[in-house]
Amino acid sequence: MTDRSAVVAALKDQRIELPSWAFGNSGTRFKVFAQRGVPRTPQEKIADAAEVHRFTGVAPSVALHIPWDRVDDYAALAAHAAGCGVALGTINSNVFQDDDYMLGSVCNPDPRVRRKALDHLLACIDIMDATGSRDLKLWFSDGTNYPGQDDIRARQDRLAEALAAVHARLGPDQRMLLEYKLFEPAFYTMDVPDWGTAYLQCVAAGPKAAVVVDTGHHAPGTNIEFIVASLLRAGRLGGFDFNSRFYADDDLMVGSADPFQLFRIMAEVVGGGGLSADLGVAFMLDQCHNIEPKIPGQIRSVMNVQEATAKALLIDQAALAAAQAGGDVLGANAVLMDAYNTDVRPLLADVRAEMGLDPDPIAAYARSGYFDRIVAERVGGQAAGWGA
Ligand code: RM4
Ligand code: MN
Repeated sequence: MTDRSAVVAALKDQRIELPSWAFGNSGTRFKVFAQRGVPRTPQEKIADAAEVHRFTGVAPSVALHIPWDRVDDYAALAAHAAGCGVALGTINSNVFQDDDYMLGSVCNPDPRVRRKALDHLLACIDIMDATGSRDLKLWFSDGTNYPGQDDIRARQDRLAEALAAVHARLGPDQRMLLEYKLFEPAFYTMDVPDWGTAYLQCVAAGPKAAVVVDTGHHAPGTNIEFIVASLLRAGRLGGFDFNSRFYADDDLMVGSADPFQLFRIMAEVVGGGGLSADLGVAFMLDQCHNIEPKIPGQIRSVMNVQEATAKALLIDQAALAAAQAGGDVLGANAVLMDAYNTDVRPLLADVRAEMGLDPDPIAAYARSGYFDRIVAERVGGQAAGWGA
């Protein structure tokens, strides 16, 4: 038996961070599709994110990507966000869109390029000081395409040097989150290809460093929940970049391709205590909405995370532990599947009603007229997109 009020309380407390870049135009390397009403400025991206929070109640912060969200006054941007009813969250550094970075950023063989990349990371911490952000997210496109192209060990040393410098600059309440990716854009070696490398580098960097699991950054068939369990156990699960994939880094809506995998991940989070605020696990979306409307796409994504979380919270932990201890293979599996197969939509509708929200966020957003308003208002200017 699970305690319904504890489940409801946990669902009300859940926090999911939205990526500013999900609201801009996006596409593939073949075509970026322009959508109507797309934000032209970081301020407009934040306003759109605030709509997602207005209708879900659990998405009160927006992650920025620098330089895509560069502004002159970050304290003013934070005030703008507060005025919209949200806060600025994680600062994502970007050292992958400059010609200088062709052979890497912090792992580049050229010390001048390494210095330039490090300066950007340190500048991102200045931004965090102004926005009040807790986390700096580090994803490096660094790697090599050909065997022998560069020295694998030397590149790890250069990475460690940069991460140590970033760690030394962090304030007492700030953290650095290191994200790994198996391949792309480098095709022979990535310098942070997997959670093991990220973990080793985080441990070497210091206690404020933790690993980010982007669910799209693994080989097909990888058991992501095992990674989550291991990182939680080691106290180094910094957070998630949620999205889903059929093949590689597809960046589709979380929970769309494989809701069962998302449930298994959330089951490990719940089992490992990862929902508790003390652990500080950041639940972030990292997605693009290339062909679907962006604001409802984000609302749907938040709801998908909520549904997986609700199912994970419904796992009868006592019955599971008893079945496991007794070697009852089928019984233990049945406890998990009972939770997964529960329709949690009525429960979440109740949770929303108790929070003073419409039980159906997608329908409520559609009725709000916000989309027609931004289509009418956002005429002229340059629509935001990757690199904008
Ligand atoms: C990377 C990585 C980062 C994201 C960029 C846009 O693949 O997932 O988290 O900031 O893409
Ligand atoms: Mn990511």
